[in-house]
Amino acid sequence: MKIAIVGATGLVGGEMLKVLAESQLPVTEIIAVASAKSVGQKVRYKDQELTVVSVEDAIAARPAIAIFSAGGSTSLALAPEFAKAGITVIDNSSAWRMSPDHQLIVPEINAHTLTAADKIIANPNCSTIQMVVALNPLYKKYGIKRIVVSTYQSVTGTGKKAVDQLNNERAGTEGEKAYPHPIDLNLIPHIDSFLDNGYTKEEMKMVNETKKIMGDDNIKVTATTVRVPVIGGHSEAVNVEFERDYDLDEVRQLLSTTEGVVLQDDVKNNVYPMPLFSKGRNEVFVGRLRRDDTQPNTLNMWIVADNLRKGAATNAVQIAEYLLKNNLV
Ligand code: 2RA
Repeated sequence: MKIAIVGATGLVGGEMLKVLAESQLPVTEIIAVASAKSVGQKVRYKDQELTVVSVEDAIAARPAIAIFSAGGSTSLALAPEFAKAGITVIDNSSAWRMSPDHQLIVPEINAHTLTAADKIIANPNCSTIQMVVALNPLYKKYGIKRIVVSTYQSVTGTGKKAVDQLNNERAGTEGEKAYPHPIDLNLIPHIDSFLDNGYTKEEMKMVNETKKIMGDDNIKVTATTVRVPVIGGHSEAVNVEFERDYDLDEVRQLLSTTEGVVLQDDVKNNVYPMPLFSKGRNEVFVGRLRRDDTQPNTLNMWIVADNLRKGAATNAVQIAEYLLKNNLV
């Protein structure tokens, strides 16, 4: 199977190439694609050096699937071109996520809704993916009324320029800035742009995408998203109120038997998820489980994942695996 990676020179594109190299997909050729200024550059896939090609050359090569990680406006302009050529697009930008005509997929939760007619499939926002993966088994057992989430998001979610800003600030060297403030020795309660309601787009992505993925508009979600000087992954403090009461041991049992989730909840031995140790891993790590005693049926939890992996590349590759396994491409 031929797969195109559109945005192959970016941070997520690079992670896509690594995750594809580790996957069981029967890849015959990877087509690395980027904007005109990057054509001719080299990217690494397994032990090969791939030469970056143009969008036109990529479409002409007729891959079965194109995984996009090139930003919203590129996706709006180019994904339909690929789809018209019969290529199934899995898109990592926010361009199609809330469109009623497009699917927003986290394979563990709603891949069964995909059909061969879905030619542009949206990959959710990183901070949403890791939260819903951890909450889904609990949602199925207890129902969810309300989620209050605060995030601690890695600079890798912004891209290379942000990682450079952090490293430059640490080294005391000058360089381009991704943020309007210093990020080292700081945190910035501002991810993506502000909306008229006072929330950021990132916060509203968590609200709206959660409902769409879970297929339940009644779940109330409120979010505060914060950028922190961390590289390995995103962390989230989640307070979740269930419809029905739960048993903490049963919650532990459910999470420890959920595919793609790793329970790290042994505080006596200082075991809890941390972003430093999620880097390069495909799973979602969950810990610090404790009852919120201030109201009924409510649980506090801490959720960590590598945002470039399960929050982006791994989820996209899992969608591709599902499409192939179910003869949808
Ligand atoms: C971030 N959610 O971390 C974004 C990346 N998709 O900024």
